[in-house]
Amino acid sequence: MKTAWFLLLFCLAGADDIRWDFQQFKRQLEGQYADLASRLSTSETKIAELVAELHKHKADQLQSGLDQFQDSLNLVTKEQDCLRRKLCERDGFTYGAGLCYYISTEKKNWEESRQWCRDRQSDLMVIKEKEKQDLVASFNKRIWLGLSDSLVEGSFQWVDGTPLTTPTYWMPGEPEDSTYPNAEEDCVEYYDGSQSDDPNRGWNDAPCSIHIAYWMCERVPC
Ligand SMILES: [Ca+2]
Ligand SMILES: [Ca+2]
Repeated sequence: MKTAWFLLLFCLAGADDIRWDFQQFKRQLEGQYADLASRLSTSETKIAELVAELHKHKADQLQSGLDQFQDSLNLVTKEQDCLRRKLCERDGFTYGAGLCYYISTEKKNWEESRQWCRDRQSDLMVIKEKEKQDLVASFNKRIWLGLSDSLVEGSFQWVDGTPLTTPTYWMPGEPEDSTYPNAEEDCVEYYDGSQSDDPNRGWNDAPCSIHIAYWMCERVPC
């Protein structure tokens, strides 16, 4: 009986030791886990910083490349502009608004004016933008334009073969095809009445055969 009691006490004492070892082992594991978690968190932070730095470095490199490309593009554009200007200035043409244009110093009829332009690889002015209208108006002259309804009365067409569309700059009451007796008005001029104190400005259809206007030619720079 004494032996049995002794064995029981011995087993209980052993169980306490095992429980204590287990608790200690558990605390060690928890400590190691906390340490690993802390190091993992530090590593993740460091990786995020490195990724951000890499992106910034790439962005800086990209921006630098873009700046160099823009500089090269500006240089090419400038050289192209210079070349166009030189090509344009043959035959007394002027470079401006992206095109070569010529304003005459004498008056001819519409056909003669157009032929003068065509002999110099150009044609009468086609106006589809306000910038060109403003350019033509800036000379304060009556100027033949590349617009007519010679083929079909009332159906105006530009010399580049395109039909007339908006915007248009007709003077009030124009086109009327009837000012001149016994003559159809099939060619269009920019009318400027400033030399006769007439306040009217704008497009007017007029007989193609009369020498009433100067003319403007245009051609692409090259
Ligand atoms: Ca007409
Ligand atoms: Ca008219």
